[in-house]
Amino acid sequence: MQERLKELQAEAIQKVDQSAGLKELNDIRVAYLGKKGPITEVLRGMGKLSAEERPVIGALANEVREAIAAKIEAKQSALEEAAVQEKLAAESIDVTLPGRPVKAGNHHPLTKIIEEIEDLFIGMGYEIAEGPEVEQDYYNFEALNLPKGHPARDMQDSFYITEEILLRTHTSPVQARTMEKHQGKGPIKIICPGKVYRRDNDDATHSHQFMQIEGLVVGENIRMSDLKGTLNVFAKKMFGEDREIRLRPSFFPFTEPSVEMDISCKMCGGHGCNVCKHTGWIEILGAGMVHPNVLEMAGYDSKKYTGFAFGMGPERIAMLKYGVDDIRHFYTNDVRFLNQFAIEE
Ligand code: 2U9
Repeated sequence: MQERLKELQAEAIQKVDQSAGLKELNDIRVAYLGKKGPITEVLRGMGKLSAEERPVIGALANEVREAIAAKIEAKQSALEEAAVQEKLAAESIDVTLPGRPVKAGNHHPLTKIIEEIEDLFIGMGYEIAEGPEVEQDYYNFEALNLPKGHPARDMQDSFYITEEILLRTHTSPVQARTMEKHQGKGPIKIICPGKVYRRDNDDATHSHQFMQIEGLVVGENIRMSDLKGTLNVFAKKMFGEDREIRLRPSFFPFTEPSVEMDISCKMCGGHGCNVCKHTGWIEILGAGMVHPNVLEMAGYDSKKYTGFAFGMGPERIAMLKYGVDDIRHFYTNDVRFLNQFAIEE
């Protein structure tokens, strides 16, 4: 019987050592230490033993039972600890890994151009003026020397909401409103950025909605030379110090004389290439001295006050500066286009 008990202990301990999981371990516990186990069976046979043998076998049986139980206990703790370590390893976070970069947004290319132009003129003492996009016919046309019946007012060119209300076709009404507010007194030095609308079929160079930046300077002794000097500074700051400008005679109802300003082509330095259509020059904006009728309608005495004004399209500036070949890219919000203007991370 002693041999049998020692056999059972060795057998059970070997199985515990080989066990891989808590369930298997519990099965071993039930098999060897349970009521139907072999040790209990040995103890049942105790009746057949002599009075001298009985206490010896009984003690040995308890010893074997305790040894197996202790072994199972130790194995269970080891398995539980291993499970905890496995869980910790699986859930561990490597805090030394670099953080995931947070994609920052970026300014739209038109916003970049508009803010660059605004900063430039603010640096020259201009203020920014804004006004309504849904405008009165009077400020959009009549106050700008475009009387009723003028071809520029044709219905097919503008989005009319009523006979007297339309979506503004330029930001000039803001200058007219600003002059009116001054009630014919004191100097003005403003730039007017904003959205404008024209009834046009969209194509690579036309959009029914686009941006404009116009400027207006009014004072007691404003000359054409002031306009030329201002445009010269603008051209060099925006397109490079080695740019030259030229002013060509033109016509706008709200300025007299009117000019169009070209800059010397940056690609060929003025010798002629595809970009400047082999002229050496690229048209950038229109400008002129404010027409006396416009000054008078706004309440300014045109014998005492003169002024100059200019107007440009930021899309055109952006297309030239960034080499964009289709104005519609600015409005379709295709991130493949917009990402090209992202600030390098
Ligand atoms: C007032 C008086 C005069 C604004 C001016 C232009 C010339 C001009 C176009 C350039 C391209 C508009 O964006 S564009 O399509 N503009 O050429 N604009 S002078 O003259 C004014 C404005 C307001 C009271």
